Amino acid sequence: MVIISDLIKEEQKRQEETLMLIPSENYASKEVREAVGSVLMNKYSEGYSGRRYYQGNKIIDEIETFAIDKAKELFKVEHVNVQPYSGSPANAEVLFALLNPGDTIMGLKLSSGGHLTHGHPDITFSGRFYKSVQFGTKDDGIIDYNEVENLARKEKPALMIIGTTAYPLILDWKKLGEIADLVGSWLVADISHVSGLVLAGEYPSPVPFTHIVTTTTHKTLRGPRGAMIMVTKKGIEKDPETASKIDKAVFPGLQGGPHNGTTAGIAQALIEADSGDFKKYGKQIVINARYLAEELKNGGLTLVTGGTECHLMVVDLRPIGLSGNIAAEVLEAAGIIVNRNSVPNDSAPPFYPSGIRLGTPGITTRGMTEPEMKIIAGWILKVLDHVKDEKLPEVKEKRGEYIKSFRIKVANDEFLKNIASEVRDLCKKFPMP
Ligand code: DSN
Repeated sequence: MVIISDLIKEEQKRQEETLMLIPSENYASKEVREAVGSVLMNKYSEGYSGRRYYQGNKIIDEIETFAIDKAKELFKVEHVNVQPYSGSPANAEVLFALLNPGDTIMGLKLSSGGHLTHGHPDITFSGRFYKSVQFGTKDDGIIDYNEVENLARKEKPALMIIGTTAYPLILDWKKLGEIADLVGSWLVADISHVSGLVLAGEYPSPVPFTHIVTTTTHKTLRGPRGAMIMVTKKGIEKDPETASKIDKAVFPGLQGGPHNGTTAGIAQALIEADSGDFKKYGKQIVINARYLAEELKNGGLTLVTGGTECHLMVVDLRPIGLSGNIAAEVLEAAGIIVNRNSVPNDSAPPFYPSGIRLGTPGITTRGMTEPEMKIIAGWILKVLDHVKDEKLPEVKEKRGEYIKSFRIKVANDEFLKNIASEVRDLCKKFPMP
């Protein structure tokens, strides 16, 4: 019989003993985790503070109001909804609030570092229920803002939803705001990846230039899995009904009862973010990312855009002839957890892309700094070199089987086991919260 508590312990051990280099992951504090798993989850609270459809919400009202006020104070926005279940629902709720089906939306392509909900064609709500026009990057992986402007002038989107999941440079929010204003479009900044950096002062805030800001709360912000939708002064000026449209789109538009434990976790994460320690953590994330990027480059790897200005980097593996799947699998065998990722103009399909994406939020939370980045870069380089001759089968249908047998092979590889053991030793010195 499966014992769930045993599986949770196993996952805890996995997290303790490996390096979390997936840039969208992090370690929430014990207090955040306790809030999420608390008795708050027993309560139904459909509606908003003071206007619930259920009795018994006095304390929930207090918690939700606190979370909202704290988010308003820290992000300097006019209105906040903390109920979205996560990032994709939050973005869906914004589109549902402000648009009609068939309206034109514009965003950065997923393959260029955007997100599925920013208008990815055919398979997402954002690409199916709206007319989606998307821009990419130049071959070097950098956004050409002239191209963005030209596309906006041509297509006249009703809404631009812009944010990044794998774009290593800082977005020019001012320019994007100007483009949106030029064509009369809503501008939604999805800062899910960088909201913690924004609060730490390490990434520019889009607030002065955008109408709406969405963010998940579990990435650099280091809270629970959840999301917020924020309305800026500019958003209220564009339409005084914006806040109420957003709230109605969240509930009853697309959601039911809020996840109250999550709301408390968000409140706790915002309290933690309002501190000198959080600012230091944000600063160190970027220092670590830049350092790791330089070390990888010095070791001969090619980085999309040539480096990083934030918490993440994307390694283009095409010059060394490796597939992203092979790299991610072999690194996992060595205790280094990354994820495979497309690179600009990748001819390989998204499931078998030509890059890997790495980020430093998790390892920074554990207290690692430049000396550890040097060690980690050294391991990554050695591990990738160890499998330099591995090739994915040309025949698509054979790839799944190949990866399965490759996984078994690397799990039994003594060289990789030795690195995994060194990784475990390093991790022991930097306990997770
Ligand atoms: N899935 C997230 C990421 O890994 O970047 C984006 O939502």
